[in-house]
Amino acid sequence: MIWTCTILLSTNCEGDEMARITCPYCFASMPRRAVQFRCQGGAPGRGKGCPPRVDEALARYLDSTVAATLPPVFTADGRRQRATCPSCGQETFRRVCPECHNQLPAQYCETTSKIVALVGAKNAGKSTYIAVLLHELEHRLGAELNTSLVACDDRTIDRYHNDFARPLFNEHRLLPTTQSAATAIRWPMVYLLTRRRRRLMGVRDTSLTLVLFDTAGEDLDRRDSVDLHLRYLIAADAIIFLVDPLELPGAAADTRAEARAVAGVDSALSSPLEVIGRVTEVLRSANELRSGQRLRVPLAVALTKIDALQPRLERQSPLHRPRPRTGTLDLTDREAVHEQVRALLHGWNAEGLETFLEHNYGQYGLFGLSALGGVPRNGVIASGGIRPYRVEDPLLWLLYQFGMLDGVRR
Ligand SMILES: Nc1nc2c(ncn2[C@@H]2O[C@H](COP(=O)(O)OP(=O)(O)OP(=O)(O)O)[C@@H](O)[C@H]2O)c(=O)[nH]1
Ligand SMILES: [Mg+2]
Ligand SMILES: [Zn+2]
Ligand SMILES: [Zn+2]
Repeated sequence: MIWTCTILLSTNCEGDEMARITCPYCFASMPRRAVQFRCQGGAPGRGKGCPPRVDEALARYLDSTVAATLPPVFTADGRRQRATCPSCGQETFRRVCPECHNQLPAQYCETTSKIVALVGAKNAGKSTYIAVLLHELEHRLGAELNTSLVACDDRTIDRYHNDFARPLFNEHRLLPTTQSAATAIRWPMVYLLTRRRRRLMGVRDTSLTLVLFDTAGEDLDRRDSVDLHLRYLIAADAIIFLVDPLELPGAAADTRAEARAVAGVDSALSSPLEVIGRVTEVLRSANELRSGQRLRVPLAVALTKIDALQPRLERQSPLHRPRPRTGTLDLTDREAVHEQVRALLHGWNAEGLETFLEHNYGQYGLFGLSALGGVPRNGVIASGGIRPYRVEDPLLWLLYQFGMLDGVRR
């Protein structure tokens, strides 16, 4: 069982990168000028416009003709923010992906993308991680990194509120298992993250679009959803791989009994090595790598649920020290955490994972995090509430890799 989740980070870069765009819904990559427009249609006070009709491409994506009955799509210069419908003469601002015909958020079209795919086995903690990471970005991290986070479309606002924030933060309930794409359409959540940085020449804003997909563990195994998931992975500029330490057989002695009691049941199907093996195989063949060649995509491998580790491991562990909140990537801390996770994997006889990473990835970092900060009981968050711990580390490292965050050595 393999799960993927994808984050797209877009920056307002110049040059070649600006020439192409990746659709956050179907992951097709296209030149910007190939982006199409949808007629605004008729509305009181706006003139007649083209009548709605079934949009076959969108109907295929939505698996519904009702939701895909809309005014027509037409071709014009997609680098522009507006175009005139050749049939009715009305001006429209609605830009759509030429492949799946989903509307592209306006801010999304003005930036280029860096795609980060999140991958993990079933029950690895992906949905919880997304929920808490967004919450942290919006609240605590915003102030530290001088960033603001704005949802780009209404679906994003609704989904975050209904599927993530309300159950977890308001009702203190754990999130349900994510439904497979076979039974529910998975809308990505698209955010614009703007960072204000002081530079010698004054203040400079850098914007990134952050697109989060939350899909079910089994989706990569299903034939009908495989294509889309492979496209996510292949389009990725970086990967975050979540590993539940409770799924590593060697870690049992180092984890709390109460955490093991609520751990996943189908560990045979979701061994982390099996998941990363499958993902790597896909990437290697897409990149046509020969034996001995390594993937260039940066990979962050994060142990989730580290609150489930035995308290005795906390002593002097860099992993259990809070991240220094300096608004930069603390490289000294980064190396110490990497080494600590490495030592844990070795202690758990899971060094095979590291050997595998070493052979296949030119650049990888090891992380440890906890979204909840405590072991939940009977489907309810621990009484101390949600106390996230180092959830932002992989993202900060990736921002650093992308040149969007400074690294400082102490
Ligand atoms: N101790 C601890 N448990 C966690 C944490 N995050 C998630 N869990 C547990 O792991 C379970 C699965 O978390 P999810 O976020 O739903 O995992 P997922 O990877 O989205 O699972 P699927 O959607 O089924 O693939 C939760 O119900 C919790 O019991 C954490 O930070 N600490
Ligand atoms: Mg989930
Ligand atoms: Zn598309
Ligand atoms: Zn029209």
